[in-house]
Amino acid sequence: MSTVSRRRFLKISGCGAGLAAAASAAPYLPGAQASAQDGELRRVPTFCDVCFWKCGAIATVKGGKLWKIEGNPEDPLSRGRLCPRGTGGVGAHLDPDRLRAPLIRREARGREEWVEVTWDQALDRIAEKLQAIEKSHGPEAVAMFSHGIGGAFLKHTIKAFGSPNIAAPSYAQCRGPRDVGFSLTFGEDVSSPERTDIKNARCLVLIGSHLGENMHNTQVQEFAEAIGNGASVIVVDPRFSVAASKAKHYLPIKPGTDLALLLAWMNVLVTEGLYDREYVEAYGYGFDAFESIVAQYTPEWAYARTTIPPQLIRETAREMARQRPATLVHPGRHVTWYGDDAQRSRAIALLNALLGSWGRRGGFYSQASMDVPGYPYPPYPKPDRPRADNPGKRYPFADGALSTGIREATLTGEPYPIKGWLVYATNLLQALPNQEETIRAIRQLDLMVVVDVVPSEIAGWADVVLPESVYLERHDELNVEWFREPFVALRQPVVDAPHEQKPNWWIARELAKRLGLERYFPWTDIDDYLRRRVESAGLDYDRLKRDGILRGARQPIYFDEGVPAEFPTPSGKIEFYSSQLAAAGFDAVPKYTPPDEPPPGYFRLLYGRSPVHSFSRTQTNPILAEMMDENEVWLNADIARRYGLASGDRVRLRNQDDVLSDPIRVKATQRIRGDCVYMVHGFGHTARGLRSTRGKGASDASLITRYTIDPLMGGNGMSVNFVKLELEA
Ligand SMILES: Nc1nc2c(c(=O)[nH]1)N[C@H]1C(S)=C(S)[C@@H](COP(=O)(O)OP(=O)(O)OC[C@H]3O[C@@H](n4cnc5c(=O)[nH]c(N)nc54)[C@H](O)[C@@H]3O)O[C@H]1N2
Ligand SMILES: Nc1nc2c(c(=O)[nH]1)N[C@H]1C(S)=C(S)[C@@H](COP(=O)(O)OP(=O)(O)OC[C@H]3O[C@@H](n4cnc5c(=O)[nH]c(N)nc54)[C@H](O)[C@@H]3O)O[C@H]1N2
Ligand code: SF4
Ligand SMILES: [Mo]
Repeated sequence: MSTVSRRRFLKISGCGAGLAAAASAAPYLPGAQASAQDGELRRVPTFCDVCFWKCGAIATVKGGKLWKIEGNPEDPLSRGRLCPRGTGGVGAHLDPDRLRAPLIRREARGREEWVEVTWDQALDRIAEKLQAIEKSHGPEAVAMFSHGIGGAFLKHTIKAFGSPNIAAPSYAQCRGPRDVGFSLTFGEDVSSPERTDIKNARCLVLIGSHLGENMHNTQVQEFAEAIGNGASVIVVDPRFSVAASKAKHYLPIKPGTDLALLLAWMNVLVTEGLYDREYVEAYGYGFDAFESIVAQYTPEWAYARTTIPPQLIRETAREMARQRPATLVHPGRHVTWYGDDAQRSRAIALLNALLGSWGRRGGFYSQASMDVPGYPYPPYPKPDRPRADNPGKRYPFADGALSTGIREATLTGEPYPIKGWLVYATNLLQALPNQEETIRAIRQLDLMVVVDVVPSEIAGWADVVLPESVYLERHDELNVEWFREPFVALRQPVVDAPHEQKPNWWIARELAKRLGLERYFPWTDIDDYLRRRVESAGLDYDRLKRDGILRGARQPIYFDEGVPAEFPTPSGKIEFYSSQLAAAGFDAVPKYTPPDEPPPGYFRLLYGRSPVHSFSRTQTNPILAEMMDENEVWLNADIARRYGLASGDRVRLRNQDDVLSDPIRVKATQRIRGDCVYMVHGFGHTARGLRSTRGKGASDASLITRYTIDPLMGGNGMSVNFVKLELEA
């Protein structure tokens, strides 16, 4: 859906002449291979994996020990600076709770009783079970869940095995609805890293997107730059976020009503004639139908739903219009909130279309990438059956695999049985809604393998647990990034793994060998693989190893620089009215449906990010844990007073389905509305082996028993749970 001719046109072939000279600082000694004498300093360029932004970094090893990690100045993502999590990435190597050797389950699933085994024993066991599943149910009965670039080689093994069932929590639990909403409108999505021209925005609108807590590095740096340049910032959030503290206008919206606000903003732009008429006439399709529909959504209408006063809605709409086309209404990233998320994202896309920001400076730019061919592998076998996650195209606009769809197929055996799960770097018990459904699905399996770095909750349910080396100890697939300018980045080992841990590429290849799939791994080692890929693009692999990054020349990125204004939608235009949606029985222009109200005495449960943690994957990192070792629940100060609660008091949260959380400290604050509470995601670990973090704080995931499914694309609305407070004695 997203790869279009324009991007191909923009791709540059990797000929040396086209490359911008990447000035390199002092020559780096190559990776962990170099022998370090006592006290000797080695600097090894690589890229970060504490989250999926993949910032270019340089690690320093002193006397053979990992000492520090900093941004690589040559890298356009980090621009020489890492976020606090990236800097604390050293702690991933030092983590006291790391898995050390492969484990095979001894007791019933979930009891976390293991025996340590050799890699041969573990891999033989897995191969034997996978072949048994293939024999009885076909290769499609093996599914893989994966998050991040580290999953690339294991996915290759699973595709070679013959299964199409590979899913990631970054789709139906994260940005899937956004990308569908934008694709339905512009014919292209906003991808990752997002094609948002934040630094050049004159007006930046953030809806939820809590930059400053959400630490995606480039965006935070560009946000600071935009503020420094005097951009006006409009923040819409039920909670006074870090971003809100930088805003000219803060709109403390009633949770779940953003679509009403978006419709009212569009109403103002249209009825007051403030939109970019020329742009809409040139590129828009179905504007008349759209105009007549948004006519009903006045700011007064929206006030009753959002609690945002009409004059503030008008004022902010006019501000957006004043700065257009350099007004960027940020598309957000974690958008799976209420189940109508693809339509809310479509409304955000439409608002941007009215402002003429797509393809324009300060709006959405067009990305470029280096043309690096894939490794010339033999073709994969064609699976006999299509993916199991979305039978009969129940969610017609799903363009990615639905993790919860695979879970459901596992539970029901429909459209066909799923009997094996290979889980790579995703803690499904913290990432998917309704833990109980995940556990029931796991109980249906003949085999669950988890590849992790610590004994996480999901590892606790596995039959076989494989310990991976952390990113600072391994190579990974190349990062051929789509960004403002094309570049290729290399991850390479900085230090050795401390115990028996192995890198994903090794695990994937050893497993493939045991499955009789060695022809899919014709390379001698990872260095050979990477060199072949890089050199087939006409690039210098030795230089990439030395510098960590190879940059291409900047390409045109805006319409007025020569990027053709193409919109690969059915009409070839920006679809103000979507015939595709109408044909499938959905609203062609988004319509507002009110969210369910919390029952009396309950608050809506909201959640988000801490600047010093990633999801549920960093709580055992000793450096990051020192900065924050438990989460708190934000509670409106007036309400707290009514309950006799003060900051620091402990409560438990009980949700609408009677699920009780672990104890969590209260943060009583005026910075949140009274109808919701908020907590940072990722804490409240329960796995026995996570000794350094277990029992600290509470898990939002444990309380997210209810979720609503986006009818367009199957995303999981997770902000639909309500909690009440129970005081701890
Ligand atoms: N430090 C750090 N940074 C990260 C990550 C991390 O783990 N740690 N994860 C990365 C990833 S993968 C993602 S997807 C992003 C997620 O980060 P974002 O895309 O910014 O996530 P959101 O869910 O939009 O942000 C949560 C914010 O939305 C507000 N909110 C909740 N409900 C509503 C509502 O109904 N309306 C409005 N307007 N606001 C609401 C909350 O109060 C909170 O401030 O962060 C990325 N950056
Ligand atoms: N309740 C709730 N659910 C959510 C979210 C939320 O905020 N709240 N956020 C949603 C979003 S936006 C996203 S993107 C997803 C994120 O979902 P996930 O990516 O699944 O996030 P984590 O829960 O951090 O799980 C990561 C797992 O990978 C392991 N790991 C870390 N490093 C490595 C490594 O190098 N190799 C291997 N093999 N394993 C490693 C960690 O120990 C952990 O078990 O979750 C989604 N689900
Ligand atoms: S944003 Fe931070 S954690 Fe994520 S890759 Fe960059 S430095 Fe690492
Ligand atoms: Mo995400």
